[in-house]
Amino acid sequence: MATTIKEHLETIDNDLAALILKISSIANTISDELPYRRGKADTKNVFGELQLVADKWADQFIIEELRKLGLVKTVVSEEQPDIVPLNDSGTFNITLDPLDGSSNIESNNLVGTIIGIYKEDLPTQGKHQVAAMYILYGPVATLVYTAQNGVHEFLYTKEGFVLRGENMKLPEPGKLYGIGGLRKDWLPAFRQYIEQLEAEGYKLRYGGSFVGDFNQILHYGGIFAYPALIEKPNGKLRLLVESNTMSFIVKQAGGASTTGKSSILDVVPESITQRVPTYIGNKELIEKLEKIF
Ligand code: AHM
Ligand code: MG
Repeated sequence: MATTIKEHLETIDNDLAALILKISSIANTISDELPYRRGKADTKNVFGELQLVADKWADQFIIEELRKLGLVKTVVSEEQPDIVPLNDSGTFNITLDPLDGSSNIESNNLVGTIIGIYKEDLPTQGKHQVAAMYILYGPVATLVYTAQNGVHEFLYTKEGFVLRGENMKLPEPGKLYGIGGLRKDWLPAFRQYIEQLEAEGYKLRYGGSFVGDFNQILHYGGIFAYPALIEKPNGKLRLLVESNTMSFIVKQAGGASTTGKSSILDVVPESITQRVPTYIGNKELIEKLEKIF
């Protein structure tokens, strides 16, 4: 019999296990509801991006479900301008990208939910996470989590989330690269770095959703980046709700992350909306990259 996520969580702290289990059941509902939550919402988020019905619904649904659980003190969400207080007695603080890659909804490409879990008050450095996870709503929904106990992947089935891969490590050497932003806007040194990878046989795979693009690096190895751009030196991805979470997971999987200079997990946030140039993948590729800047 396949191990359920509930069984897998038995070895970690009770409250943290309850929180991750709750998030997994929230993900079940999101996966089931996405077909019915389509279209544009005609509002913009704090980043000036047009919100979709699904973005707003997922944001509100996750926040309300977490409020009911009682274990969460505050949430920082990509769809909320300020820190959202939930329960004064809660012990966890959460970062949330409710529906990442939502511009993929129209074409039915991958989207996902990204969640970082902290005990420290937010904003704080990503290295202070106690757990991190994402859910990928793909042909099959999958959930990946780490509670500093390795990286584990679960498949959404009729029996709920069941174990698919335990203690995952980025394969060495990696095979893929996926880079956001237009190539003409990349910094020249970065362009050369990617041309070198192409010459070595790394294959381009880019889907436009961080969750999907990171997930394939976890499975095949390589590098994902939303790099510094000439006109946007901080790139696009948000430090708190996007980059820190994946950086925490990749480290547990034997990989690394960088801003171009040093680990993303060490960046001291100045605001909850801060963006950061994001390069994530096999350690050796990240070390090589840090030398070009
Ligand atoms: P979102 O959270 O508003 O969807 O934005 C983040 C997404 C990432 O998933 C992805 O890496 C990036 O934006 C893609 O951006 P672009 O559409 O500019 O290539
Ligand atoms: Mg996002």
